[in-house]
Amino acid sequence: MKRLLSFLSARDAEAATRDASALLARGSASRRVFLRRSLTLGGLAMLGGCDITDARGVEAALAAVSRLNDRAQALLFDPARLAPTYPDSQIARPFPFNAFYGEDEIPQIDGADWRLEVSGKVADRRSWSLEQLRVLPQVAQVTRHICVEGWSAIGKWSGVPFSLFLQKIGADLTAKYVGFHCADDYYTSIDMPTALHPQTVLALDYDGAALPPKYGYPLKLRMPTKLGYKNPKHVRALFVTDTYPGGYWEDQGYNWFGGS
Ligand SMILES: Nc1nc2c(c(=O)[nH]1)N[C@H]1C(S)=C(S)[C@@H](COP(=O)(O)O)O[C@H]1N2
Ligand SMILES: [Mo]
Repeated sequence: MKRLLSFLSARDAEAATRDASALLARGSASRRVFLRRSLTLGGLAMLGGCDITDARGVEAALAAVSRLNDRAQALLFDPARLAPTYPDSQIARPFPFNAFYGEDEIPQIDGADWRLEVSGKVADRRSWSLEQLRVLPQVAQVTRHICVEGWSAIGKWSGVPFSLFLQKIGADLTAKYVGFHCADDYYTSIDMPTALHPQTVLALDYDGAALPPKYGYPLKLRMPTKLGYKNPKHVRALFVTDTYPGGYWEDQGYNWFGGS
């Protein structure tokens, strides 16, 4: 834990914990859960609450705790440890839909025109059609999707192991991040160890058929080691980079690592 705490100075840690504790006392339920996890992971738990005098100071302190949380999760992440898998009989039917908009605004994408664009630290920047992705080896998984909004559900996704795809495009596997842009203006990014995890899949199918629009047609990155918001649907472009790319929810305060 000493190693974790050394990322922040003692004064920063104390200030962050004080302000976060105050927020814990008055924040929303989901924020409290999120913060409690942050504090526990950061080893900063259990200091008394104080008055909030400076909202921006609190936000900065929370961001500092969240960055600490990222580093802690990266250190704790075991690239060989598999998320639980389940029998088909446990698949949730219907599987829930979620997005930053309602079901009436789900993007309708023409698979024939669609291409996956690839850029950044990769040797081969050619874009990929659906047919080209479909002839690559495919794997299936029945895993639990956990959304921070308070629900989880077991689903079945199949597609191309992402590590295989990254090797195919000659990605720099020592780079820090893989970022994603989606057809609905959503975006997110992940750490390279998670990108290379054996259960990280470029999913083309949901429950044995092409992903329906609501679950991210034509392509979704499925990671059972990460929370729902880290799993981009309707992916249209990806890039490999050492520059922190953030994400749609992450830039609004959700924890970036987002492990589950
Ligand atoms: N493109 C895109 N991907 C997204 C989102 C989104 O709004 N747009 N929402 C995320 C969130 S918060 C969740 S919980 C899951 C929901 O996936 P589902 O609709 O397949 O259940 O998608 C994630 N990926
Ligand atoms: Mo979510």
